[in-house]
Amino acid sequence: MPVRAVCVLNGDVKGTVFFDQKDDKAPVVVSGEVSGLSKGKHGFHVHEFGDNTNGCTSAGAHFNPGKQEHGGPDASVRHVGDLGNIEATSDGGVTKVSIQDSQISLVGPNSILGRTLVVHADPDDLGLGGHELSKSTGNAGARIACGVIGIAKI
Ligand SMILES: [Cu+2]
Ligand SMILES: [Zn+2]
Repeated sequence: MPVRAVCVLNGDVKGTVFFDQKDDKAPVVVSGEVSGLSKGKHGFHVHEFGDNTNGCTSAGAHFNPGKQEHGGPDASVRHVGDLGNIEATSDGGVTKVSIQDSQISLVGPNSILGRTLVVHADPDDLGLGGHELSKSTGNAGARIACGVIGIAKI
């Protein structure tokens, strides 16, 4: 059974991101647009809680059911929620999101439904930056937009 989810990002930047999964073992295809980003890379993660009562802060840490260290999307050691970066090619324009990921899911223990998608001010160093935050957050800075991931119509 295919499953589709959607997230409306709100904050300093805006966006809409879809998550599509053909069946429960298939990778998740992440697609959409974010507008208003500054030029460059911006950390892009699924955080644990679908709680925006105190803005993006209350979404908690990166979704990490396996109790791993932070890493890049292609690393063997990473948080489930570690989707890396999205990259704006100019200031303030529209950035396309196009990611395929095999760790996040829309079903089962790695399900991201009801959690929060966050876009950050700074690049995610993918755990390799040598900063004290590299192994927990990728040192990606402030949370500039977020939204809860919900079930969408197919
Ligand atoms: Cu994040
Ligand atoms: Zn992480």
